[in-house]
Amino acid sequence: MGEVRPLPFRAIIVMLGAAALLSGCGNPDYVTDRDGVLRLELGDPEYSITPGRIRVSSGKIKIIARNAGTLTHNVRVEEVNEEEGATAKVFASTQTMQPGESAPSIEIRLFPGEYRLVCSIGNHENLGQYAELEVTDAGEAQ
Ligand SMILES: [Cu+2]
Repeated sequence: MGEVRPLPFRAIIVMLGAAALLSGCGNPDYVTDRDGVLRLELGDPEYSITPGRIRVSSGKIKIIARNAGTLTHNVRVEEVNEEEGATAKVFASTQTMQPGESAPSIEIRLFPGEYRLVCSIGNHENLGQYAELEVTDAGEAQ
């Protein structure tokens, strides 16, 4: 009849700390895209764009999006603007995709910076249908 002892509080804290370290703690994981082709999947009902954080080199970027959800979706590339109420500059948009459809791919050139990929249909962006896109300097002449 061994008694079941709860884990000491300190042990729990240590384990949480280790888990946080392993998961990068506040430093979200980016998917680094090396061929300049972003393959995105849009879903619902969780209103997602996957992958949610992408890093790509500046220059020509191709976006291939697929709607894996049950509603219509699209992908719009916007500049990140920190100013509240400011209108985001739109760089490109895919066509609206019906459920199960892929949009014709689009090609854009982006300078290094922070961008957002959003679905501009309804309030999908507010419901979480966006991804962060970091464009790093490829060192190419511009
Ligand atoms: Cu959408």
